[in-house]
Amino acid sequence: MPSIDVCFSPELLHLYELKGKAVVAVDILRATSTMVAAFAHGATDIIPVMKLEECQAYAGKGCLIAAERDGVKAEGFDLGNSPFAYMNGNVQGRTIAITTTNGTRAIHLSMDADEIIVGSFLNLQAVADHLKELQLDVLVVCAGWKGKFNLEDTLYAGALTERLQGDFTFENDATLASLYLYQTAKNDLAGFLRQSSHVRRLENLEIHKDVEFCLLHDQYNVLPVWKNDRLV
Ligand code: 3SL
Repeated sequence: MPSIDVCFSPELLHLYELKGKAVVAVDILRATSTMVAAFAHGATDIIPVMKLEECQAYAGKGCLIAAERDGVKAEGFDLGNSPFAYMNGNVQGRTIAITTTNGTRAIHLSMDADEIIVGSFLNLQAVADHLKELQLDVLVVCAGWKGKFNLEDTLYAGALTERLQGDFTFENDATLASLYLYQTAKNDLAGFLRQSSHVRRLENLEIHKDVEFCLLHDQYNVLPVWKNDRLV
């Protein structure tokens, strides 16, 4: 039986072997939730990049360019990091180059994995079904915040573990902790996260509805996976 493990921060990735594994990269608030929403609303492919300048260069290549730093849309870009900004038909048939504070970094640091999948609560079951078919050991890579642990990505790791229970082994403490946390919080995820750092950060920026939306489960049957140099 394959296993599921959880890496709480990209800073801890050096402790894990990625070769032979499927990585589920997750940044619930909000990068990977937004990417999933973008695909669900017709984006054809997404190019996650690390730097603002690198992202800007894609504007001349027919791409939409998206950037967020510290929760705010970066100046001069078509889009920020709110899932709702990708829902009005504007991304239909388009390639999006995107850079965010933590989410796109987590994806880039996972490049040694056999497969990289973008996870969120919005496509939780689609990811779980795919992993059951794939039969590779899984590592959930939490984007965290600037190298530090966060609650929302950990809750997602627990939710995915719950969906994989019975088909995957999980004997390590990171996975157990994620599962226990999710089981404690799942009846009121928003309430559980009210005091969390990034929810407070977003609330200070008056971004309320994004948080609620990013916690909804199974809204979309989409599965963004890394192929060659981008997510498709
Ligand atoms: O850190 C990231 O990658 C972002 O998702 C953060 S924010 O939710 O856009 O502030």
